[in-house]
Amino acid sequence: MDRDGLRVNARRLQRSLESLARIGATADGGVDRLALTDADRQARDALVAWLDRLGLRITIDDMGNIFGLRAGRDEGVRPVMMGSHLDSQSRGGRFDGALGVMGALEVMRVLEESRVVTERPVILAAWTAEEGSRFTPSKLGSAVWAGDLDKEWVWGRPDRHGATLLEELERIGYKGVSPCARWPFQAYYELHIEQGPLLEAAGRAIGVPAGIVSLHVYDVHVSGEANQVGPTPMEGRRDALVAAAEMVLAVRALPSTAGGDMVATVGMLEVAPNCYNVIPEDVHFTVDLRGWDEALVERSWERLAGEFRGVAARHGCRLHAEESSRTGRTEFDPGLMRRITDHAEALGLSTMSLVSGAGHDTAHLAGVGPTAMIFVPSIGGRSHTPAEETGWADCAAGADVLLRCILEASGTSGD
Ligand code: HGY
Ligand code: MN
Ligand code: MN
Repeated sequence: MDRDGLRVNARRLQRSLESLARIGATADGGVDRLALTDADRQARDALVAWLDRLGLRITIDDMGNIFGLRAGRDEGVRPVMMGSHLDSQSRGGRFDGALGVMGALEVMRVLEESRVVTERPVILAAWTAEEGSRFTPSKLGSAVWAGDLDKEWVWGRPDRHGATLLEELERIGYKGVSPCARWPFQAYYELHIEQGPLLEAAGRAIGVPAGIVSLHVYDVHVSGEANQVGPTPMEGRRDALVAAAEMVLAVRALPSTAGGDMVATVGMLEVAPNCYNVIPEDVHFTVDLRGWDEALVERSWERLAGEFRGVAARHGCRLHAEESSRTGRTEFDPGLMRRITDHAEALGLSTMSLVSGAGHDTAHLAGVGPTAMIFVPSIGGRSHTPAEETGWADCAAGADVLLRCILEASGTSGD
């Protein structure tokens, strides 16, 4: 079998992505497939049906992670793995996560129709609740699988309305029977959109990230004093929103003076009682700090917390700030990164090294075995928005690189 002559079916990959994008589709061309919602269940059902049609051995664990296993000649050796996530942001895009799962499905389809016999089993994984947009923190399915988070604690995580992750897993029928637990693997490859502007700006087809930045999230609560907006003089107000606004601007200013490559964002802010004629009493907001240099991220948070204390004192407000989650820096396997570069170049695809500013399940997979990612360009560098777009040819190119990496890592006959 001419292994190197195999290619994915670009039209079929496009149709899979278009079909998945119809699940949870929003009017503005995006998707709303929050983890463990009915839309997520529909996407899961579709994936399970596709895996079943390929004759793969399907396992769903008690975190709802879905695995499709294609047997190899030798059942006793470590499998090769690939995959990503099906859940999305509430106003998400059609490619984030979806490309990694549909790309892996396309690779499985090529292996099957080409009757490829691999030495090693090949496993497709769809990880539960990667986004962190419904249940925090992010990457919950892969974190429990890798042993990085306690399953009972994660099961108890509530969404904004108080529903727990476990209740929702059971409600949609995806609390599997097999215990969520890691196993050794030979290699894990994840195909993903870059979600940034670098590949497009450089005109490169394939990104080979060296790893993922460290990612810290903090919860900040500012408490002031509610009052009637009319009779209350401006002097002496204890306006929690004005104090929080100054803190938000301090977050925005941080990277310009902190040095390094940090990014700092306030993405979520809630005001109470949130009424036009009441002086804001309580504000809760998040701070997301990311950077390759984790010590710099930590020092920057200490500096920021000090500024917050000063602002709160000036406004007569109380402050409570705490770290809600952190994922340390992830470094991918140099050997797998080399394979990605070599296969891309053999396909005539230009490559570029970079670092992922976005978090991924690979942060947890990398702690279990050799892991690497294959990036393809995001048009306009946009992601986590309905405007998220990647060219079909780029999707197929990334999937071809994934196919070759999997063929090689799984040891196909004719080697
Ligand atoms: O936060 C992230 O970067 C990922 O989308 N969960
Ligand atoms: Mn993703
Ligand atoms: Mn995402």
